[in-house]
Amino acid sequence: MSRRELQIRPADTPSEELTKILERDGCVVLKDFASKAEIEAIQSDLRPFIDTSSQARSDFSGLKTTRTGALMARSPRCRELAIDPRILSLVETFLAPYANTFQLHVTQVIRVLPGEKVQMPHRDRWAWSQLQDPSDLDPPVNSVIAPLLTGVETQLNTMLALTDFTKENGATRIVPGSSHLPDSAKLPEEAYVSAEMTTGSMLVFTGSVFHGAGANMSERERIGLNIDYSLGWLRQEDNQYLSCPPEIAKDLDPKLQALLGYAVAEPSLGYFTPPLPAGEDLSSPQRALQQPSTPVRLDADGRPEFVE
Ligand SMILES: O=C(O)CCC(=O)C(=O)O
Repeated sequence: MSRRELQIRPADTPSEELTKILERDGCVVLKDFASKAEIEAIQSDLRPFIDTSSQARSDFSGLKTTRTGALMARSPRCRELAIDPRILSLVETFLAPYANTFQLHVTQVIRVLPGEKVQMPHRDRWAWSQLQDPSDLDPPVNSVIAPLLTGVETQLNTMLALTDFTKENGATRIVPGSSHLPDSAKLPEEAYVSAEMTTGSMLVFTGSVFHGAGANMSERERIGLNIDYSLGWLRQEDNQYLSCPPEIAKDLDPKLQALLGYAVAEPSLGYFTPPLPAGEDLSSPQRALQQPSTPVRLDADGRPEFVE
């Protein structure tokens, strides 16, 4: 396929116009989405959590990458960002053919450290297609499930640049126009565009477009704030976490705990982050059963604190 440019638009571009770009390219950059002051405020909410997040430990998640979760519990500024009208309007317009309610799918800071290698190219909708491990297996995903999602946009993703994103420091690599290729597509290096953007700009991309984090060949960290929205119906009918919360589920048979949802559906569905203490990111749900956490509440500034 020939290389297509990554489109850049002002952050207040109407969602109908952005939706047309997303349908064609699967991605677009919203320039200067957040001001310098807003980025500094987000950084001040998140820095203690980012600094204590340990490095991921898989080829896919990265060996020199940290991932920091629970952003809605931890950061008043991230809560505002998640319901920013510009994004909610775009989510509702772009995903309208597939659902009439939406939910947060991922809230995560992805920090790519110096020396990190390039991430395996993937589609985020493969979260529901049992992405295979090792990642060079062919096909890369379950060949029964993955085709069922062809033609369904499962989600819309945002990556707000908390630092500049450059080709050198690991800006997301993306292939505009790749949404309709088969899952087994082998994309030539020339098809990838580095989503270079200045701090405060935002990459918006679909669950169908091929992408991955770039290698960080610089001396500095690259930090992106990733908030993804998915179709409201991609969940259990009976909300088992409320109907059978951890305090009760912890004493049940492990097979039943897993059926309730206290287990990860491979490769990644269902992990969680205890909001406190800092540094316990992306845990398996069984952890909520093994170590009942100390109750947490929000203080007057909206930040989580332990209840004495
Ligand atoms: O950090 C990035 O640039 C992209 C990360 C990504 O695509 C992922 O981890 O699924």
